[in-house]
Amino acid sequence: MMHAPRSLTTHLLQEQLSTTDTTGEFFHIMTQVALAGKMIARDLKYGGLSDVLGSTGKTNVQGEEVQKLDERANEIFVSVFRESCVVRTLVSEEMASPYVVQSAEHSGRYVLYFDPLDGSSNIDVDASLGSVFSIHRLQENSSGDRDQELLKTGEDQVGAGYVLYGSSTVLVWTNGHGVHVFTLDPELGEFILTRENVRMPARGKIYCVNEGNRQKWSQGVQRYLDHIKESDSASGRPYTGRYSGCLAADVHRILLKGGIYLYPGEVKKPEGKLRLLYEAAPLTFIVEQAGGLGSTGVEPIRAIQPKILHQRVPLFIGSREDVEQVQGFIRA
Ligand code: AHM
Ligand code: MG
Repeated sequence: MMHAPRSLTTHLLQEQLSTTDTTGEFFHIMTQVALAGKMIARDLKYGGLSDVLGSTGKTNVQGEEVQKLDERANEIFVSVFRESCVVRTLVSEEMASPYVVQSAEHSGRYVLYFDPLDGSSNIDVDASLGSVFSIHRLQENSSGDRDQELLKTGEDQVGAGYVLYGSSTVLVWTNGHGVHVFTLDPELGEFILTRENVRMPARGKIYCVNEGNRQKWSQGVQRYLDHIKESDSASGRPYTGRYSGCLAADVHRILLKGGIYLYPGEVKKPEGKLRLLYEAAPLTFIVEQAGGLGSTGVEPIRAIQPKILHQRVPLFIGSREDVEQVQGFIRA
């Protein structure tokens, strides 16, 4: 008897059937994220053949240059969720303020936080990119349009994940019951389950960091880097360096192979670069569901109460023992 591949749609349906007390809205959000991912993957496939590369000439709320594909990916997310009305509010790296999805007959109970195209410096060089997302439930009676209602800790996430546009397109997600990886079958146009309940190694041998910034880091971080590069075969050192310029791609490598990704704060810029609500928190949810850890170096990422929507945080994420070790160097 032939076995049909397990598609994301089938998987979500079965999850929904086995969950009591659900309206199905959460699972509907996941199908819409998958649709946005497929649309972005289709655009990326044509790259330089179409007029999608290069800068828009604008800067975003972070003061960073907006690439045409950043804008395009954001528009895709907004249009997909505007049509479906399964979320009340969208918070995006590319939008200064929350976008409230209007609907006369229905307005969702959820908020989607997302970085529509992570790793923007990879756009013009045809390298890996990602979309990172985090799903939160709004409180009863919350209008969903005030920043204050949207400043949620990572502990409050009900779902999170990323779509990675690499040599294949994969969608990785969790709803707090394990991490599952789905690979896009371009002919079927469906994400197919390729890894279920991913568990990451307790310690790895890979580190991902932009070492060009080394002089700007604290002594603790610099000493940690020296340590993992020392030779000691018994403890698996030296580690191997890998850095793609795309957080989702580097975290995906670490999720599957073990190790650590670091984007430390700098002495003169202690908050670092990465954003809490739509980069650090969702990736930490994924990694922690697979047995790893996400930390600022001194506290768990998921415990941080954001003060602003586009808040930045230092990030140390990966195998549990590796993250605990860098925390030790930072404290010392
Ligand atoms: P982006 O969301 O604007 O693309 O910025 C986030 C990216 C991460 O994907 C990546 O790990 C990091 O920024 C790269 O930064 P740098 O060029 O400073 O190493
Ligand atoms: Mg990003």
